[in-house]
Amino acid sequence: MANDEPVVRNESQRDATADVNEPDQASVKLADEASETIDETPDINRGLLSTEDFASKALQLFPKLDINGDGSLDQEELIDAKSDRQYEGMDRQAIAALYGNKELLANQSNDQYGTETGISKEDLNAFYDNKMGMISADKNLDGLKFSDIAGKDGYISAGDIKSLLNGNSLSFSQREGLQYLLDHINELEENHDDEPGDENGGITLADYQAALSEALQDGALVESSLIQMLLLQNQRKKESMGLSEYRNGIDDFPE
Ligand SMILES: [Ca+2]
Ligand SMILES: [Ca+2]
Ligand SMILES: [Ca+2]
Ligand SMILES: [Ca+2]
Repeated sequence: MANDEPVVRNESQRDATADVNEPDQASVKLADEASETIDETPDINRGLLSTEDFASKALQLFPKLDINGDGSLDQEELIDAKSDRQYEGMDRQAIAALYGNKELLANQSNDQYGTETGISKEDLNAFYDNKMGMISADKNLDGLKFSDIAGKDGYISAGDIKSLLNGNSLSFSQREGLQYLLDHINELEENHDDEPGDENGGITLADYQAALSEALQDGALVESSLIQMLLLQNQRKKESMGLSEYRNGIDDFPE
């Protein structure tokens, strides 16, 4: 299913929203090739807030959105922000994504007693670390091939990474990327079930690609929220106005 070309939809296709539920398929390759793929993700091409920028934008808006100052964005605060016309452009996109993914985001960090009812700054930071770590690690590893790291056995073990880190041939960012793999090796090797019994031999290429693919799909978080909200809004508009007015109003959102 990998597709080498970035998915580009024009505005009329967007209006049709026929493919709302179809996740963007980004090709998944390792290291140097993969970094090109990431730069071409449709989010960035279309001027939409990327998932990466979403976290920092949301953190920046946080104090304003947390109206009661309890350190958590609850449902009511997000509903208010969503309909508040002072928020435009990127701010509005970030709010749409917060609202559209509030349960997912609230559960990123287990920092509330009982049910996670609101989104905290810790949740946003954890979201960033969880979802973007692999993408930035992959960018950082640019110039290294999988086989350079794994060696002949095809498994990246902690030992493989440590011996590379002990050498002098790596750039600073390659070291950062390898450190990420080392810190997350136990989770990463679980990404693809390709070992008999426990996954404990190290990270295989399939593990790596599965982890990167998952991270890239989550990059659609902002866009999917916007589309969901557009549909919701248009549903309401449809109910309250004639069809031609409704068609004219479609371009109002997202800005
Ligand atoms: Ca609050
Ligand atoms: Ca939480
Ligand atoms: Ca190895
Ligand atoms: Ca595995």
